[in-house]
Amino acid sequence: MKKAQLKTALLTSVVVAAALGMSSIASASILTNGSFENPGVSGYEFLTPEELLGWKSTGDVEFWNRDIGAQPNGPAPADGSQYLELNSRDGGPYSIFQSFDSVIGTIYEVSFAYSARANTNPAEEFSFYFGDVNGSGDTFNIANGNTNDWTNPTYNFMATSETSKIAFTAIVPSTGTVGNFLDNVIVIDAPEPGTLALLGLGLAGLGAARRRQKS
Ligand SMILES: [Ca+2]
Repeated sequence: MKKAQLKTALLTSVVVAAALGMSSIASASILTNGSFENPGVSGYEFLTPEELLGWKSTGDVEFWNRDIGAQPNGPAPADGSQYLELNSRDGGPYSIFQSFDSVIGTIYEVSFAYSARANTNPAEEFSFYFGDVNGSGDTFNIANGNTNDWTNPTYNFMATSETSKIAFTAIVPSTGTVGNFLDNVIVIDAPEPGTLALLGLGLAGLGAARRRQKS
C-alpha cells in the first residue's frame, strides 16, 4: 500500500469509527428499564411502586412475561420478553412515570410501543406526557384500539428544564385490572441535522481525496 493510500485508509477508519461512535451514543436510551424487562416475572405479576426499577407509579402495575407461561390476551413483546399493563388493580387512574437529566433547549426523541388488550373492549385510551417535573409540558391523549399488535409512535420534544419527565396515565379504563399495554419506551438525544451534515461533508471530502489520488 502506497503512503498516500495508507493515509486515506487511516483517515477513512477514523471517520467511520467516529460515525459508529456517534450512532451508538445516539441510540442509547436515557431511560432506565424502558422495556420493562426488570425485575423478571413469571407469567404476569403485580408490582408495587417500590418494586419498580427506573419507573415510579401512582399504584401497582402489572408486568407480563410472554416467554414463561404465555398468556392468551396479549401480543408478543415489542422488545425483549416483558411488557407493562398499565391498569393492574382496582383503584386508579394508573400512571407510570420516569424523570431524567436533560439539557434545556435540546431536542429529545421519544418512542414507545402500545397495544390494547385483546378480548376486551378495544376502546382503551391513555395519555402520554413529556415536559418538566411540574407538569407544564405536552400531553397527548392516545386512543388505543389496536389489539394483539403494537403501534409505534415517535415524538420530538425540546427540553425546558434540567429535569424532564415522561408519564403514561390510563384514561379508559380508569379503574379495573385490564388495559393499555406498553413496551420499549426510548428517549434519545435527537440527532442534530448540523452534525449529520458535517459527517456527510467529511465523507464527501474523503471521496474527493480518493478521486484526486487516482487521477
Ligand atoms: Ca420489553
